[in-house]
Amino acid sequence: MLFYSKVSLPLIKEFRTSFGTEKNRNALIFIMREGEIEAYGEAVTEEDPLYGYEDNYSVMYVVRKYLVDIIKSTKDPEKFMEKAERIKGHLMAKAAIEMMLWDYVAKEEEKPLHKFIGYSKGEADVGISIGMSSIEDMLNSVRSAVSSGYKRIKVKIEKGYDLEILKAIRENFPHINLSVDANQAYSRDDFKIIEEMDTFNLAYIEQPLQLDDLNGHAFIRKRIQTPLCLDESITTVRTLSNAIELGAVDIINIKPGRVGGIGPSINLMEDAKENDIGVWIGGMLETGIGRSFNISLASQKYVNMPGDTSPNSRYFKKDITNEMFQMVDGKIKPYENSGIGVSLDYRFVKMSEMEGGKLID
Ligand code: OSB
Ligand code: MG
Repeated sequence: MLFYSKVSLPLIKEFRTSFGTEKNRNALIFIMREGEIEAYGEAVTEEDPLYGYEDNYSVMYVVRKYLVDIIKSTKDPEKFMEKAERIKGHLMAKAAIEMMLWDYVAKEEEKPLHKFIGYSKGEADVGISIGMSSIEDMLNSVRSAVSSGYKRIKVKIEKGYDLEILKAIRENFPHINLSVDANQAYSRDDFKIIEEMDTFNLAYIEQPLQLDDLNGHAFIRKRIQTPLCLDESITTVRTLSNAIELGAVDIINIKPGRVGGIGPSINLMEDAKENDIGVWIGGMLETGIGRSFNISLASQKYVNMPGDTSPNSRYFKKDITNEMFQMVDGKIKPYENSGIGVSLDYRFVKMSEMEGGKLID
């Protein structure tokens, strides 16, 4: 049996990026029951297609129209992806199901997902991604993140909220491991601003230009010292290989929910390692379900930089999982129970026609 539920979880603090302000995490959760096993998936999409072209409605459309039939024919995540290949794109929809199947097969084998994947270090280095707000508020957030032990602090920027905020942060915290994420807010014409960013000793600049502008990223990368990190641009191993050939990338932010799931993420990590590209695991404000997949992946040996996998309590007063991750000395350990190791708090699961329902009997 397969069903889905749409949950709307209020964020403790709204999250402002160059593409919009999120007050809630509107998550699509998938739940598959087979015998004794209950497996989960989460789509990283939101109500609107602002980060990428997919949203919660396109995910439901693709799941209903195409993916449900494939799940009926196989529960193996690799075979599922092979069969889903003929449906172009829609990697966030495919990822939600692919990851659910990884949880399922890991639970069948009675192994925790991080070990089932095969390269686990048993823990993940944790960084934080801080949304835009007033300078004073941002400095307070940075201060509190530093004292919580985060290993890297990333701040969201956009045109007009960049050099001034960096100057303020560096005046107060000259030595922290600091990066910025523009979520595609600049164009090649803004090169002068990006050149200025080069003076703040940043660990990297994340996705300054539009996602399809690999040439623009190569143009920038040739002219600055700061490493360039790509997030939205990296969808497949082909785009990574194009970016490498063009000289457009030093580091990639892998989000399993963006690239089609765990299998595609592992392929990206292997290619990145072969080409000396830095790797970290990003996040999309996931609930405890998506978070657990991200942390399992962030614990793999291929990951060599701290990722955006804060503990649940940074986002939500009460998450939809019964178990909450804890950060100790800037590290989080994945759960050792089978699969993703966390279970759904059923008080959050809605089954009304608009907000959830059965997809397979
Ligand atoms: O670009 O990494 C991003 C959140 C939503 C959409 C895109 C991004 C983000 C974050 C937050 O940076 C990461 C997190 O804490 O989950
Ligand atoms: Mg990003």
